[in-house]
Amino acid sequence: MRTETPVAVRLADYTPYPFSIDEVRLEFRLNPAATQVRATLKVTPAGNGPMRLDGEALTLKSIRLAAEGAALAPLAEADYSVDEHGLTLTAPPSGPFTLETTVEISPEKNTALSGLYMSGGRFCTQCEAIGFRRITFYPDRPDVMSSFRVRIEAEKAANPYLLSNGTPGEAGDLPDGWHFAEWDDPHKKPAYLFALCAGEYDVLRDTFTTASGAHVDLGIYVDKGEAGRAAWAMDSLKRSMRWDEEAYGREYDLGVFNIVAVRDFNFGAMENKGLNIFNSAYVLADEATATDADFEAIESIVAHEYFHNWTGNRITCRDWFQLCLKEGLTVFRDQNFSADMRSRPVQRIKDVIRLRARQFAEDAGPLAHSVRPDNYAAIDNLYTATVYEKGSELIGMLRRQIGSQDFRKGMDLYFNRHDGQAVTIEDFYACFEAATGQDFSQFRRWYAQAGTPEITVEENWDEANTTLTVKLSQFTRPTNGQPVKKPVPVPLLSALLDGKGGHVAATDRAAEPFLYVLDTETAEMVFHLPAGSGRPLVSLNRDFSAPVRLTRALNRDERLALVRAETDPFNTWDGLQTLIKEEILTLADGSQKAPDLALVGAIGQAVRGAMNDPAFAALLTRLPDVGELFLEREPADPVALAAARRKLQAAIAAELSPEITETLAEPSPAPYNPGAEQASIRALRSAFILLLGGRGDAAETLHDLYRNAPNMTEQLSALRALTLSTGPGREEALADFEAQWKQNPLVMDKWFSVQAALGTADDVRRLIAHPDFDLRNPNRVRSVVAAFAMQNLAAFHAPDGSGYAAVEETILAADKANPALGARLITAFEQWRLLEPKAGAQAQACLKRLIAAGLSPNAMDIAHRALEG
Ligand code: 0A1
Ligand code: ZN
Repeated sequence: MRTETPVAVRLADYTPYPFSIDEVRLEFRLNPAATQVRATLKVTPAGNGPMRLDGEALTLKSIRLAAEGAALAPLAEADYSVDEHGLTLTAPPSGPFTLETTVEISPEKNTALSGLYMSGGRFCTQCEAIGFRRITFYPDRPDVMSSFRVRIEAEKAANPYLLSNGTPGEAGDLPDGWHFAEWDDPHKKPAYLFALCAGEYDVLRDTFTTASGAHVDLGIYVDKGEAGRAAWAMDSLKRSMRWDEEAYGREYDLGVFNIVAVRDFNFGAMENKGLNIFNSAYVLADEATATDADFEAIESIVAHEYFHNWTGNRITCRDWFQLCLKEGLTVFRDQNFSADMRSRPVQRIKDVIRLRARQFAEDAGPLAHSVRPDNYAAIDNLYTATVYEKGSELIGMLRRQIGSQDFRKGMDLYFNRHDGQAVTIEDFYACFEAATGQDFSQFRRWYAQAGTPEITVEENWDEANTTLTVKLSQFTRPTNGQPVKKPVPVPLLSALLDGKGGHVAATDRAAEPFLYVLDTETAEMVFHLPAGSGRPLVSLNRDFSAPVRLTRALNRDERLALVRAETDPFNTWDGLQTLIKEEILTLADGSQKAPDLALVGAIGQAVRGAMNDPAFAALLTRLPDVGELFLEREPADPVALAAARRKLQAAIAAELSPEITETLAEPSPAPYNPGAEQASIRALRSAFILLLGGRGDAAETLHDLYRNAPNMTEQLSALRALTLSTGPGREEALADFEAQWKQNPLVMDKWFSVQAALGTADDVRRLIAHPDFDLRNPNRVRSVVAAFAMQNLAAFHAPDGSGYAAVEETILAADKANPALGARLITAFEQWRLLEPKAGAQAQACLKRLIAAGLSPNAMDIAHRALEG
């Protein structure tokens, strides 16, 4: 194993590829141990000089070349060289030529799950970001776009289905029980969007007619016997296709759209042209085996991958520094799709919870990087919350500032101007400058600066002149490599509130909420109110209009008054979250022994007032995760924070006791429907079941709820609640769940992760030793190691180092087989500097041991940055 940190790639060094690849023909002879790949490239040089092709773990079998009009002939050894990272043609022809290479690869030895690999006995590929170079020699960069024709040959009995991008062409039988299929993708694409799948599947088929009347065949390919469980994914796909037509005027552009579900996959899913490949966790669902959260995730990921067809595939990235161009924009599109399918405010709250938990944490630690970084060491490590989630927030701010009409104008221009191209963030903003006449140069700082801006708010009420002055200032802390930050434009959706559920008009401003853009370091909003007016309350950053942290010196009663006066659902929720955060911090530092009953009562009142919007009520009962609290006070003591959090949870459970009893006495909605309306009711039921778990005296009720649960949403909530308790019922329920679901790997992932997220380091050791723990399956590894390290912070960061010790060996072993997975797991250490000194020292020592033991270049990049950044 090589243990050096890889050399950084720099945005400033970009140069276009000096050849165009006009056409690619790929011929596969599939065999798990030794697959042959013949690639024929039609090349036109743009100048003179050597031709470099990327290639990794390939055995070159033959190389032939033909100048225009000539026949292919073997290339002399002096005319090319092969090294660990590719192939160089030292003196290629100066005019157009054809290059043919034949290589051998071993899919069954490919444990990195990048390139062509085997999963569940079937062939599949993952080429983003740089997996195509593990299939054949090729300029593996997104700005090299070409049309692909593919021929697949394989043994027919084991591989009845042979799939690739585009539309199917010829197919037929071959001697010796083999067969072949051809696929043709007319749209030029970069190599990272190539895909191939072969094997035996069950297929769920459907059709879609586009707005202009074109017919599309849809197929979802899954494990034998699972086709029924793909129905929700299919439904989500059809709704996504319609939504993109309605919201953006974008139609699908091929006669076929296929999705293949695979068990072993490093991420959620992949948007390969016309052949999306999905982690099976985001395809398969039914009421017995999947929770509402699973259904919701499937809906949003199916949409995300489908939306990439226009934002990513038709228009792609010039280089990987522009990753947010396709990811931030596509997350923005899928979040809006989900908001349209469900409740917009509830969706916004969930998006912000995710942003704060993952992206704010990243921005506050040593792995902080800008949405468009200017250098990277390992591209796989750039698939981060910052690129995805903050990237989406930036598009949201853009739309808020220019309005939805101008936003659509800019998007239309972007699609028209750049269809078929590989472009940059600058190209994207140029479209909005052209559409609106505005200048976005200051706004683009958001793309270059890492760190979360902190906005401090001070209010001054001048009673005599009935004038309210709100002083705002912004500050972004230095991040690794960026000591000084410039002010960014911060669009704050604001309103003045009267405390009785209404808005207040200032003398020069209507009562409607308004957008104030803070674009300097400090500024003042001044509101003159009609003589005799009382002091209004100020609602700021409504709907979380900017991804910032607000600091307002308000006491508990002032905050409660603001929560009661709010007219913005996001701010109602967020006001309570802030109070809850402060309360947990106070309980954790020991200065107060018992939860503040006024706050607990206010939470109860808010929940009771929201019972007609159960999904929203459920969110009101939520307590911030321990990880979120790390950002609020240093040094962080996860053990004390987790204990304080539980105390408050028990008090809320007691306060809501009548509502909990009454709600859970009702039957769960039947017959089951995964749609928003029923899911909302189950969300509140689940939240109440979890609260019961926090009370510690409800084992009997929880057991009944567990035994009688009519769906996985409630069964899992009851299991979680029982797992929180330490009584004998816990073991019984866990054993029962295992016996019921041991044949279903996706449900067993839940069984593993519940215990890892709520148990002790010893539980985790036991789970790792379980016969069904499988180091080669990323879902299973994540369900134990990531659930423990990222959701169970009190146990993972135990001051004696026992949490780190429980997973250290597994992280090393996972990384050896699969560097993308290893690197991802090590990000769990990103917050170590915020910890109280004992745990911090243990974390630091663990990182040093991991580095000394030898890590993949990907994991080394994360470990070094986490340690030194
Ligand atoms: N583009 C995919 C995510 C993805 C990224 C990298 C992968 O392998 C290294 C796989 C998938 C998406 O945004 O859904
Ligand atoms: Zn994506």
